[in-house]
Amino acid sequence: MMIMGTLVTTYTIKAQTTIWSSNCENLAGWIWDDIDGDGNNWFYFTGGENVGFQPGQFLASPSMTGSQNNAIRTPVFNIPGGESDLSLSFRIGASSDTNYQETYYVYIQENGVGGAYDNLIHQATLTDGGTGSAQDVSISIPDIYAGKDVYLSIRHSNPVNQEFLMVDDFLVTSGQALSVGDSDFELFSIYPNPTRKVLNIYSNVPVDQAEVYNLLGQKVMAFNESSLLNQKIDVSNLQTGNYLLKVTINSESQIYRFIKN
Ligand SMILES: [Ca+2]
Ligand SMILES: [Ca+2]
Repeated sequence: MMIMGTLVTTYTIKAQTTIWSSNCENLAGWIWDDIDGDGNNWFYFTGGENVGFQPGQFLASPSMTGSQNNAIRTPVFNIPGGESDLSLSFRIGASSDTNYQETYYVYIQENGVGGAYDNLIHQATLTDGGTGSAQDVSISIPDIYAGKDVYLSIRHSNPVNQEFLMVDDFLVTSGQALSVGDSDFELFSIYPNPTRKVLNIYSNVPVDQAEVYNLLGQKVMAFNESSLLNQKIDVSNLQTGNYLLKVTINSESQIYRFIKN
């Protein structure tokens, strides 16, 4: 720890946190909704590797016959309060290399409130299908769902004469993927480190926001441009130990580690 502390470390971390995920190998708690009621609905299959899915189970909805309106609903999961930059990603594809124009709709709903298809967050029609066509889609989830028990629905609604819409590998995350190499940070530094009383910030551009986190991820101090007086942070009241300083400049963020002695 002391060796780490003697370095002014400008490392980056993937600040994304996994909130919920499913690779569809265990489907306990999923709900299947054959909205059009014709008996054709989502089901789990294996053998999607040629389309670009991982070995194992994926979910698929057929649309060879009849105009389909089929939905799958994830189990209920909690998005912890205070989380932001929420995102859903999953893998999607179509089985046919000619009849691939599958249309799907993604919804989010607070558990126990309203209907499953009240809040549409994404809608798209596939533009490719068949061998190697599976792709990852990433969808923003509004921050208002932080602190709530929610579930997601994927609805497949289609004209006749398509084939299968296929999905797998669901992942809900919070937080931004932080990046290196932003020029606003090239001349950025903090000193002294370790520090006993004051952490000085040197930056050639104004700092918009500075937040101090402990290693449990709890925010313990926060400053904006006007409250960051003289680019100094008084850390004398912090307990001794390791901390992370998240600095935001022009919407880009970097994380710096420092030690309070
Ligand atoms: Ca159906
Ligand atoms: Ca799978």
